[in-house]
Amino acid sequence: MHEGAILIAGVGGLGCTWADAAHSECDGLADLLLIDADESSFRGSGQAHCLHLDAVGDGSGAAALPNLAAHRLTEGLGALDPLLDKAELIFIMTGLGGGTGSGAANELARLARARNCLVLSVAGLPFAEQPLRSAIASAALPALEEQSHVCIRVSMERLAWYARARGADWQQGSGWIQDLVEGLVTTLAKVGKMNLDLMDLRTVVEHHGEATLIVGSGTVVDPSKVVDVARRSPLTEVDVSGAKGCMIQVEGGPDMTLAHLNLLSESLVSSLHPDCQVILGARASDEMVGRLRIVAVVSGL
Ligand SMILES: Nc1nc2c(ncn2[C@@H]2O[C@H](COP(=O)(O)OP(=O)(O)OP(=O)(O)O)[C@@H](O)[C@H]2O)c(=O)[nH]1
Ligand SMILES: [Mg+2]
Repeated sequence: MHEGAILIAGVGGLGCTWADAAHSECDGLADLLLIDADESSFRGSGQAHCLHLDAVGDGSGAAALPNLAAHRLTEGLGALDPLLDKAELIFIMTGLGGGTGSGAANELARLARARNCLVLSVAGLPFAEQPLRSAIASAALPALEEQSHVCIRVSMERLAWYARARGADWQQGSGWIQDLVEGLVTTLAKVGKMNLDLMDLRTVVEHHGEATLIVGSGTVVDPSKVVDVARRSPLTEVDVSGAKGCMIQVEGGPDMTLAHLNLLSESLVSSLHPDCQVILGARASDEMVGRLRIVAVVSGL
């Protein structure tokens, strides 16, 4: 793939945090675009392309006004053009329920898609005890789903719950969102080896219905348990057994074998739809010694 072909974009405060964290895992392989009304989201992201949607000129934010955010994005378009023209795949990360992400994420998706870019979005859905934010999110989600080839729903409540269990930080995406993006970007950057191109990816992920993320981890001693955990823990409340598309990223230590990889992927796939299309990626790292982790996007639910 050529330089600039993969763009990781964050829209809104939470989206920028997730995008920045994901990008730091795949340095040099993807560009980073941060869009927010609040300039503090750009702090510490030296290599990012930043688009500041300044609503009132004081740098303080779109203050929960999605329409304003969408309007500001359209105005700031000139700055985005060169990035979007180069991009063949864009990851759009956002937390719905505020102003900026809810208003501008679907607009960014629409602009990218109009340039024939493959659009994968990750939409964080607010906590149930935030009724106003939930209402804003429900209003914003259909447009983002419509403009994305695949829109991965992630319940922040579940993300926070699993993150607590692992001692991780949900606001940082709990590690899983990074793993997923890093896995896909690395896999795609090595196209040829995997015999995978964007058309394949599009075929796999673009199915009618919902998409979500599933995650499981455990030890090399009991690989099938890793799949059990993953199957029981989708990051939204859905039954994954009807999934028609699946991208699996398996991670392990240097002690991970091909047999582990086969066992994990086969037992996961056997629990999905019989015609489910699958893309498999794998990665070994020293810090995962003795452990296995599976992160998968399932679509067509
Ligand atoms: N409970 C809780 N929810 C949060 C927190 N941060 C973000 N969220 C959730 O994430 C969603 C999006 O938040 P942000 O990314 O900050 O929103 P934004 O797109 O920047 O929107 P504006 O700041 O209004 O322009 C909100 O609806 C909240 O539900 C937090 O610290 N605690
Ligand atoms: Mg904000």
